[in-house]
Amino acid sequence: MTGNRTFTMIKPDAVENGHIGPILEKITSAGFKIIAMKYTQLSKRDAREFYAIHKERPFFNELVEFMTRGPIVSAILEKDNAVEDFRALIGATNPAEAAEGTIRKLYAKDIGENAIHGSDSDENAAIEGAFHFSGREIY
Ligand code: DGI
Repeated sequence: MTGNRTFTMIKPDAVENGHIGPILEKITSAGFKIIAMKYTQLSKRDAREFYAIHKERPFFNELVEFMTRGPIVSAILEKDNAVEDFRALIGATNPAEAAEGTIRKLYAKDIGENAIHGSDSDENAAIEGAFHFSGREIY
């Protein structure tokens, strides 16, 4: 079951720029079913914990500031091969390198403000989904 799920966040830049609707349309049109979703603002503590794997990287503080500056939409998505297919839909981390038609190519500004998150493994999808949602919030 876990193999069919991924976790996403529409990041503060995309929310600020009015891209929630078009991004959700691309996600559902690509065959992903939304099984959990909410609109929240991460605390600094949340962001530091969510991105703990990057804590030694030079951009860590910038990343935490960015991810906490406004609300996000977080969601758990279901589809066959969800993690890999969703990474393909969002495109490369750096939008300058993202393929045409991908969400980051369409809506992201740069490698720091890149519009959307997608889990990079089934294991991380489960960890990240559980970080944002309780069992009662997943359908
Ligand atoms: O899995 P991804 O989100 O595609 O990429 P990642 O896990 O390598 O990095 C996580 C996030 O950290 C990424 O979406 C944006 C941020 N990031 C990565 N590399 C850089 C960065 N932010 C800045 N400012 N500069 C970077 O080089």
